[in-house]
Amino acid sequence: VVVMYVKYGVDDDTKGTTKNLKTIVIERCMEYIRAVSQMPSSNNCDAIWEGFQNSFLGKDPCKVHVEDYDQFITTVQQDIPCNKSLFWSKTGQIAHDFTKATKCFMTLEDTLLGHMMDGLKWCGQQHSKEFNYTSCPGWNECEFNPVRSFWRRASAHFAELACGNVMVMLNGSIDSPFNKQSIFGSVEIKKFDPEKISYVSIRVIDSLQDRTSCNSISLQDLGRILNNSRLDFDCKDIDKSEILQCINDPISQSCDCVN
Ligand code: AVW
Repeated sequence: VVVMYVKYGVDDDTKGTTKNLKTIVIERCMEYIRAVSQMPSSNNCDAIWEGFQNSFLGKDPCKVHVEDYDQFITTVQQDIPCNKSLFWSKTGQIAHDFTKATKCFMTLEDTLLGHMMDGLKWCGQQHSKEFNYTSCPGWNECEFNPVRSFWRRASAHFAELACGNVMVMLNGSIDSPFNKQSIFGSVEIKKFDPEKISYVSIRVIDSLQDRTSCNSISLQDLGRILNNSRLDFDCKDIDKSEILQCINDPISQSCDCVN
């Protein structure tokens, strides 16, 4: 039996809102608050759910804007410690496996906000306060769809909060590890605050041995943008096997948070 595990539901673009969305979101919220100590007691999962659904219900699912989530974002309280933020682009699987295994860093999806919505899909409709369980726009079908606008808003927030040393995990197996159209390239990098961020460690994960992605045109682009923002950085090519080894054996010597 071949089980296809499609985490982000990228291939169910024609389907509607995730079944039992409300239960899933509220349960994830409560479980997260229970599991993570030091969560501000001001978080209320029912109020968070209300804020979330009010962001997009009753609206045309191609006219839900990034700002429509502004109010909702303020209902979720969490301090993100300095030196812990990990940004990623086209490395979702390995980045999340890495943060889970090592606890060295945290991605947006490891925060309450990202954890609640990870892998889910939702939309409403105009002239009704109901969810649409039949059909929601795909990621690229229209720019201002509820899911894409949410991730852009949440990513902007996560990047604004980042402080100290931050890490960026990019994919060296593709032509443009740094893509200006990606959420990292179009949203997060623009929110990096040089007053708060002291250093950006770019780690390009390569599956081939040559390990020269840091010299590619695409990484030179990224370097220019960081220089223009007065952000200090370095770029290192890292062998994918090194990260996988670290995920499998997080307490080993070679796994020193991949510096
Ligand atoms: P990504 P980003 N259809 O790996 O820099 C459905 O390109 O953009 O990295 N879903 C899509 C599509 C699509 N065509 N394109 C992108 N996505 C969704 C938040 C999907 O969930 C974190 F903080 C995919 O796995 C990272 O630093 C995800 O967007 C940064 O943004 C990532 O696409 C990663 O975004």
